[in-house]
Amino acid sequence: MPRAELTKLQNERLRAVVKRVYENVPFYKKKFDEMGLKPEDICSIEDLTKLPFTNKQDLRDNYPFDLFAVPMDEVVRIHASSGTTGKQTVVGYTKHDLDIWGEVMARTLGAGGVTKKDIGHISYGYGLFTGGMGGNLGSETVGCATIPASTGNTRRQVTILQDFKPTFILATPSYALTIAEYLAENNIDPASLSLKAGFFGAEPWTEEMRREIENRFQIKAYDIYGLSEAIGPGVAYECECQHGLHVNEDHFLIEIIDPDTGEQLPDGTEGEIVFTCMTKEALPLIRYRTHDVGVRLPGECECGRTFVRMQKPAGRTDDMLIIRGVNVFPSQIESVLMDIEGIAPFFQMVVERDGNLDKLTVLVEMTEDAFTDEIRILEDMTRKVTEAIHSVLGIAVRVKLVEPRSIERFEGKAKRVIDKRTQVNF
Ligand code: DLL
Repeated sequence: MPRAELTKLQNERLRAVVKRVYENVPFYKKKFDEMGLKPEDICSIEDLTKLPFTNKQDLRDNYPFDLFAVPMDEVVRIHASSGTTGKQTVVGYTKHDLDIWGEVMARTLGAGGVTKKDIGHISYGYGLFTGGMGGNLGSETVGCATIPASTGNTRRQVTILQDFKPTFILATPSYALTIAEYLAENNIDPASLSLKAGFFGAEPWTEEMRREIENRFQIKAYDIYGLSEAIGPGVAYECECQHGLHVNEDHFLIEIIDPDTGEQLPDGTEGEIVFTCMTKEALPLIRYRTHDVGVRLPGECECGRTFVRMQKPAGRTDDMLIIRGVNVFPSQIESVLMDIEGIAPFFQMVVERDGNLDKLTVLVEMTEDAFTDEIRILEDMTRKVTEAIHSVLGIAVRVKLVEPRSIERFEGKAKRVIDKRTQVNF
């Protein structure tokens, strides 16, 4: 859609959703009234900054259904995201919302070359988490034969990959690695499978991890991004250029803001991602603060799509560690480790407080081939990893090599950080 036409559509849809939440959600009516804001004050997307933000806490305060903008008899699906602390966040869908979800997920798969001739293997968890059901809906909307494998029981997953011959797979990047490890351990050649593409998301993953997954499965790996509060997977997706993720901007308006001041930031600047859901009926959130760190990329994509792109999200502000004044994301550690021979793609970060200082230890798993009990080799490897991390982060961290298979494997989102300062793991 030409940009001018898209803007016109966004203006119409924004006006409509502002009116809908004002009339149907007491929380928004109260907020608007307190600010002296009337729905008519919002004429176009230029007026977006006049609107209040919505936070996760607002969803918790209105738990479970009080932010819904339709009566319960119009709601046909409920999901929830457990988060790391506190009450779960509950989200609802009308029949029309599910149609939109199917469509944005179908676009996601289509951009990765999927057609109705393909067979889809969905290894995201089915249940309250949006990954499984969202992936399923997208695959069926394209018209693919869809296998609701869900997560776990890796041996059975591999049997399905061998026998049902799916051509694409959906999983968290960490679960994809667990499956790849099973293939390697059982001498199953990935080329003997029928997979061509994979759609990985629900957690941050690096370009180095993409290469690892692509090599191990011999497929093309696409990043897919989303969050339950917006719709689930399908908010943004990669095209064949894989230079950022296109945001489904006819449904979700994206802003990048300064997390401290709330000011909108220009394209190309890193900040917190904020979404406004313009078409959702059951739960249309206005300027929802995701806590994800992102960048809106300037310029057009070579693929010809006009939707704006966001950079691969680096992580969440709440996952960011501040070690001696330096911001550290687990994804930075991941990108360093992936490039070192002899190191397996599994690691964990332990943060402790030592007096007033935060101390970071990175547990790094060695590959079966590289593992040895020769102290000198282990010391050399430890030094190599420590220096590589130091050169990227600029701070010294403690590196501890651990035996193959000793770091926990994940079926859903990985837990990379053990925070002993607060005893909260995420
Ligand atoms: O994770 C929805 C989803 C399912 C997306 C499957 C992609 C694939 P939630 O459980 O609500 O929903 O978690 C949303 O996960 O705010 C990000 O912090 C993170 N996240 C999701 N996709 C990506 C990604 C689903 N591609 C939260 N890269 C979001 C980085 C991601 N982080």
